[in-house]
Amino acid sequence: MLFSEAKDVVSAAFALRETNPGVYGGSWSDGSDAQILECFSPINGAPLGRVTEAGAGDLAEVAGRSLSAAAAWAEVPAPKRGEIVAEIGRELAMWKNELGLLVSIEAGKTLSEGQGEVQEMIDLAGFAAGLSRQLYGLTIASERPHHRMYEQWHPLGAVAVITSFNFPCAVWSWNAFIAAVVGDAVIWKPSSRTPLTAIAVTRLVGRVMERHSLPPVFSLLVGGGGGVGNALLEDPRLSMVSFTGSVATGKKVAEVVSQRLGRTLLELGGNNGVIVSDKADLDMALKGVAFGALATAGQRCTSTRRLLLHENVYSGLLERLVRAYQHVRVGDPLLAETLVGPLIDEGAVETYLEAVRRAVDQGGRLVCGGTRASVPGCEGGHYVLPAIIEADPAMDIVREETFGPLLYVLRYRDLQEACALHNAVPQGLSSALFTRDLREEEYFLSHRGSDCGLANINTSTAGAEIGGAFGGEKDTGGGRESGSDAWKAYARRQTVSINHGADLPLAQGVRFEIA
Ligand code: UN1
Repeated sequence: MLFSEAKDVVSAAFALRETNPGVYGGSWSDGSDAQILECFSPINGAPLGRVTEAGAGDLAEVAGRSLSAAAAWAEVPAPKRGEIVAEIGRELAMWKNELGLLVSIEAGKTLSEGQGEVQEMIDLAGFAAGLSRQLYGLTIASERPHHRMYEQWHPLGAVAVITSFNFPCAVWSWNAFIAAVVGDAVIWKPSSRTPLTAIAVTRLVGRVMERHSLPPVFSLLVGGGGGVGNALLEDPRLSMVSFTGSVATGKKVAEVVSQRLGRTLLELGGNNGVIVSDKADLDMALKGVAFGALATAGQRCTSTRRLLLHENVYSGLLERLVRAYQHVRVGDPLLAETLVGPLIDEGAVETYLEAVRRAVDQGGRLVCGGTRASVPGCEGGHYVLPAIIEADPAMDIVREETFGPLLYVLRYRDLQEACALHNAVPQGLSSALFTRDLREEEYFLSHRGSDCGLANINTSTAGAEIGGAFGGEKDTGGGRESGSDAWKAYARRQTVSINHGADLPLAQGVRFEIA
């Protein structure tokens, strides 16, 4: 598809204008900040539009409205909230094509990945709707006669969700749909690099809420981290802040929010390794590694950044991987045959090139790629050739996350050594082992194996399904989002003790007799 065509389609579908209001809290308004955000496509550098940025005053207003919305929304029975979220899912499905295109032109994802991102939101809406009938609490056996104990989960109120450019809407839905069925109102601050997708999604979602005359459960504030972002962190009305982004910023978020004893849910960087055993199905491993390292141009927190190859398969698989890289089409993500689109901006290209330079300086051997790529017809875009670097575990840079298609290859002799190497990085998000050996598989999944939040056997580090809890350990921040029981992060737990007897026995046998 042509870029100009795609731009026309999305502008018409979502009523995007030259300048768009950056604040939604039941109605749209211009952000009160003096700044106007200019949006450019990473595909060719073409301007996509402008957004008026929200300031601290807008937050004050929107947070107030969100709190009242949360109070009204909590009165709606959870399964009814689930029905509304299901309807939002259907609205998104109706606009899947256009929204996917917008993700592609704003974030530079391939057409298939842009569509996949919208599908992830649709899946989440279905999951959240089902969950709305399963917000279970435990019952607990009481030690006191005629007593009953149980747990119940109440909404937190208003929560903030700060998302990154690489998943400009799916990660919001992981948080927002779950928080909404629990009964919270959500204020979204999207990445300043992908605000138009957030505006389009909020338009669709707002339409459903307005159709049912519901309060603004889903609000939006477009603005920079320094301005409205900081204000969000400091606002005591927002009981929880979910943040997806870098480790450095995540540490700041944790510090500021914990100062006011607010809660955080952090999904920070990954440095994900794949171990390929000499007992692996190598065709499968090849595909899994290529997808993990190259999808979204290596800009996922789940991207494969380290490849640990058993010495018996080292040269063979490396050679095949290099050949596969040579056939991978880097270029305009709107073309069906493209597998690797652009990086998000010029800064990302420079960071990538600098990482390649540092890796080589530290003794790495650049096997392929690692340079800028020129793409005819997309001259203003930010393209690089994916790099494979033979590395040594002693190289500092192997412990860092660089958002780009940069893969470090390391050699190992036995699985114990491979797991030790694998875990010797500060991050702990995703991991994978390719093997057909049951003992190896079980070792990797035991406490001695992968130390990550996500462990995969014979599949990629990237591309997790929504049904599992998503997140990681160590510098990844410890948060869990999306499936399983991640909903508990958006709720407050209440332990209830009920005495239905005729006297008041005390726990632990304590005696306290009053006259
Ligand atoms: C992210 O990069 O922040 O597992 C999320 C995956 C996607 C989500 C990635 N489902 O690769």
